[in-house]
Amino acid sequence: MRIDVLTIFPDYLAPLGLSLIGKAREQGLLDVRVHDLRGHTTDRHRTVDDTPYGGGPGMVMKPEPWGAALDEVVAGGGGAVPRLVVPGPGGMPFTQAMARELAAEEWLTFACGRYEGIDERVYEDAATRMRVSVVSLGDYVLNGGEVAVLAMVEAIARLLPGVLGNAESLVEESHEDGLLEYPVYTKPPVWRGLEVPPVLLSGNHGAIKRWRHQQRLLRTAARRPDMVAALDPAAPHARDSEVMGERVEKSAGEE
Ligand code: JAH
Repeated sequence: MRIDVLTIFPDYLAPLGLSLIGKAREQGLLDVRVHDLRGHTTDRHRTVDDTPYGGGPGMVMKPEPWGAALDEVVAGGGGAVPRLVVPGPGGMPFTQAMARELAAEEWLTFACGRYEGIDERVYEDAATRMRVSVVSLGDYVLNGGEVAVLAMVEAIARLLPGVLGNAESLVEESHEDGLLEYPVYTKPPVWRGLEVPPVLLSGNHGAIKRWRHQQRLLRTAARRPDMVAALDPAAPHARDSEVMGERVEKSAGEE
């Protein structure tokens, strides 16, 4: 997979040279190219922003550098066209399902905005040539798209064939079957007076399996009521979760 990133802060993307993603790049599984948007300015001060038409606070990213940068990226594609992903708090939610969808693309380009955002005509112009998605990681505001791109590229790259070693299994159950993961423990069996739940040391694999499922339901009910509400009523654990919901309410009331 090829990934181009357009930003006024190329150094922000330095972590893409580390760890699993760095290795995937060395192995030729991933081709990441980071571009400085200021390289596509033409004035002496390398200006990328200007005041908003209509007034209001802050600055808006000028369209010309974006147009030139995207033109150059697309021109280097040998006829192929990337899918453009723009992080922003006003986008569609980025989910595990979207990570899987993006991991199936040959070529992604990420455009990192700053300030109050990018002149809307950049999206309109890009959409005449490529698929454009504005994507949000969650309902909070960052200073720009760079950190969101780091998160998305990591979520996508680990799904690429050959990127994860056998040691690191694809832990995405939490957002695969609609329940959060069960709590995990390792040695020692007692730490600072805290015991590992005895069932996990019992060797009773049936009991362990039931306990873990129960923990997943409890945890989901306590932390993510939105996920419980979204469970398919026909799913095997939807009825379990109603039961656990009652237990959670009880134990919460005891505290
Ligand atoms: C803020 C450009 N959903 C996380 C997220 C992603 C991007 C931005 N904020 C939050 C952002 C300012 C300018 C992008």
